[in-house]
Amino acid sequence: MAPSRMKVFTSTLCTTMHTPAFEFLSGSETHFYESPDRPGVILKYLESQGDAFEVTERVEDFGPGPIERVHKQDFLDYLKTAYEEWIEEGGHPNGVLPGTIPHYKVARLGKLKAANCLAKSGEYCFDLSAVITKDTFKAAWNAAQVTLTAAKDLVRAADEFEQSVEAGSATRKNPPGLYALVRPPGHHAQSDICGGYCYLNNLAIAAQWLIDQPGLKSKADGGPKRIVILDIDFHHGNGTQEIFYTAANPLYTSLHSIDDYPYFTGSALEKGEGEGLGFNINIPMPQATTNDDYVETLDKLIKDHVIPFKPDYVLVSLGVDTYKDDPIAGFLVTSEGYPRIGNSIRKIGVPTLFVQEGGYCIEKLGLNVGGILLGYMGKTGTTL
Ligand code: SP5
Ligand code: ZN
Repeated sequence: MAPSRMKVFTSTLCTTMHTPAFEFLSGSETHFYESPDRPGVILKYLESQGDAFEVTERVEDFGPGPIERVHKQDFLDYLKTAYEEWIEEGGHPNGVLPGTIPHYKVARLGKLKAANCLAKSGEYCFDLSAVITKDTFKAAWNAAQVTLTAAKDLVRAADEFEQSVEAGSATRKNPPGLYALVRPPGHHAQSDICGGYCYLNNLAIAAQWLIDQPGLKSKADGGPKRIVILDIDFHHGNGTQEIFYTAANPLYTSLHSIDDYPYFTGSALEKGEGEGLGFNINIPMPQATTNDDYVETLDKLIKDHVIPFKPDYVLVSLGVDTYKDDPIAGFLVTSEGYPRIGNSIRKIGVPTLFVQEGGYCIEKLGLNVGGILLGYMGKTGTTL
């Protein structure tokens, strides 16, 4: 029996609170593409799909502990107070945006530490697309808490699934799936720097929390739960990569565009370090990648790396900026491609948590995200 409904975890405490007025793209000031309208259109589509999805706004408070396991305290202190200090120091009420970023060629000459908010704005942010507004910290914090709430429910769903398989009332072909519909997104946020619309790395926080639970044991080796991160956003998840670069669990895998943002990470030569060597798999793909090429590469990644890792859980960084009409990206995946991607992920046969990342073609955002989730459930969607 296929699991008939997928639980969707969301909250307006994150989705609508953070509303930067602008960003800079290729030298021009534009509207903020990571818009607060995005979750609304996704939700509207999911709610139009009969009873396929069950939306809950219940958010548990996990406190600062799981967030502090992934992000450095000085960075968290900065994010929390940045807006207030920025205003005190005469910054524009629109929000914090760096004017000077310590480029490595400059930083190697200097011995000064960031003394004020103008300096810190560059120290803790790597580009011009992560404005910190009055409510940004709260929104990012709540996005992490929603994702943790979903991760806790993944544990429950996975246990239930295991029992059903043993009892013969479910098969491994239809593992449970859950979806955290959050923003701001997370996969560009490193342990101590924000950028690319991302402040706190929601998925990394959830992954580390799952690994840290003392009562949860891996089926494969009796150690901590084994997790594969599958990052299918168009952009490389430099943040998730950095956070887990020296760890053998989770396994980070990413399919993304070569020669595009964030430009300086995402090479296949980045394989992890120390204990983490071999547990970071980057698969850069060319611009104009199509459905067939994408699905074929994903299937090969799953066969060669995901399944051999013997994961207990899969966490998907779900970006649909791979869509052919995405305004800031360059792949050619169509709305017919997304159910195929979801279906490939289902075939891993492992309980999966999808966490929302990018995707900026508002008109097709619901259809495309819904396509992946419905494809995972072995269903096909209907258009609005
Ligand atoms: C979460 C997420 O998707 N963040 C992406 C932030 C990207 N911001 C910079 C985009 C630069 C786009 N440059 C145009 C290249 C066209 N191929
Ligand atoms: Zn992206």
